[in-house]
Amino acid sequence: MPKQKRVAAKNKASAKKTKPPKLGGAGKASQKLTFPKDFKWGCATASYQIEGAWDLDGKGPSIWDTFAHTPGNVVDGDNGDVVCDHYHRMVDDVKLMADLGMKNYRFSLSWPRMFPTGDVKNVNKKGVDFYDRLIDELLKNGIEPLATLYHWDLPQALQDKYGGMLSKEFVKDFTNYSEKCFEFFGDRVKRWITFNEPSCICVLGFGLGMHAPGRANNPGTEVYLSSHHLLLAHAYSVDKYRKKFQKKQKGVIGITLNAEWWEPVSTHADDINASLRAMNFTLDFYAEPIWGGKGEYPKTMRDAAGSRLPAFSEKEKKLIDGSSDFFGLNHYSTRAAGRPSATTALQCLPREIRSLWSGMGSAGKFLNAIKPMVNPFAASYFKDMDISPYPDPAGTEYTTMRWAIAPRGFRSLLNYIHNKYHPVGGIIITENGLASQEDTKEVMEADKVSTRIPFFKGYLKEMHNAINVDGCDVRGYYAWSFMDNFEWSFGNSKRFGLVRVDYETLERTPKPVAHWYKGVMDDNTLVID
Ligand code: PNW
Repeated sequence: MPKQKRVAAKNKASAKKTKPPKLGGAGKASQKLTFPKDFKWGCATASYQIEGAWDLDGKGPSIWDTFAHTPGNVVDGDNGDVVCDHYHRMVDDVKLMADLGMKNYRFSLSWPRMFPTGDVKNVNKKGVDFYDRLIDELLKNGIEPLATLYHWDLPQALQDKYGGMLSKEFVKDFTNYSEKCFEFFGDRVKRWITFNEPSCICVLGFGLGMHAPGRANNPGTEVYLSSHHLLLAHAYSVDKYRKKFQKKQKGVIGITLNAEWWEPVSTHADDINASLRAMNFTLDFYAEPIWGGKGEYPKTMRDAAGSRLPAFSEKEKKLIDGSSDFFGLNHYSTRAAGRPSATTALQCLPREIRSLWSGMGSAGKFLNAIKPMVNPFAASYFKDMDISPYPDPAGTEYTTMRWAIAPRGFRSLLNYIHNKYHPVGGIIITENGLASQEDTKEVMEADKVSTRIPFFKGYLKEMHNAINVDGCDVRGYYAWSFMDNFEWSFGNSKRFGLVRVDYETLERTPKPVAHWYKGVMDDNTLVID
């Protein structure tokens, strides 16, 4: 018998013999951790990662179509042309979601599917129809939609026309686009997110060139310029919603930031300062203008980048200050920072990025993203941050993304945000999850190698501690992701789904974690044995 099956059979046999421990008896008692009333549970996806149908029914190309179609940008040459084919399987996918107990679903709208050239004067009715049907289907199944307006698939036409986010014209076009979305869907969508993860968009897209539009030409200016325009687009779009729609539609609108928790690598003051700088450059870069009370960037960033970091006008400061009805947070891992050392910029980068570059993750192929390191000494966002990154010092386990599994860091991060910003509307976890290795169905069913359930137990427990012990205001949690999907530069090689997708047959199979998660959501309670 193959080893996997032998182990599974042995487990089954011993499961019959051992009786479950009785609560309060000699066995270890299980702990029941109940979450606040009305806590929002659900899962998340994004358009380019699941839809496919990249050029069907009038959709225009996005910068991710272009980027993924360029050889050497994505591991194994994968792309989003078909991926999960959600565009054609939407009704069944929503049904599966409902069967798995989802009450909330976060998805993103594809701008070029509805407006192929990015211009709102040119609407593609079939694209709008798709989202109309999706939203109706969700509501019919008792699932509340949370729509992200921008999860990375900018119309290619706007990149070509004026360099996308590098131009201030982007602000107007995004605001017009979002206004149309509020008009089309705001009668049914009551929760909106403007942008998903500004840091990933701007740092990976304009600093490292490993995400679309693949630029690493001027990492000392373009990271800042694109971020600045993104924040303005967010602020104007929120202003539009609040002035024109909010009263009537009675919804909320916010932004989602991504953040790791950065710990100091030692107790030395220089290392502690480095970890604070890392928090400033990754999270506070976007959080301080919105929740810091002044509409300004962090001082450490201004000091380091000087005039390369644009400044907001007085009018813009007023617009951006307080421009979010809740704090959307995507969180995956914990890292450590230390004082800068005399290493090259390449060595200063997180190791999953280095592994991608050195081709380890791509079956020997050398990815284009090596470009920016040609001159590690030129001015760059990374040089401005001026730290040495390390993996989590306490970490012993890693996901297949090579991200440390460190639930305690989640609790620290929630405390950091709560104490520093006290966001009105609370914190909503809009993504958390892991890539594990259900590469074959057999591996998935044996569930031996999967760290998936322990991962979620650990992270949910620390979220519960943050809420119940520390008093953090956390109001919702969306697991990433509903199903396996296109993981950007890593292509289909990383599986984040609660549901497995067979990329040959497109068959969906819930992983053991999906059934376990249903129990948590149904009872609003996490059981730790
Ligand atoms: C997020 N990092 O991206 C995105 O919102 C999702 O679309 C994505 O699939 C998910 O997290 C998993 O990666 C990230 O380098 C991409 O630390 C990169 C990083 C973090 C988040």
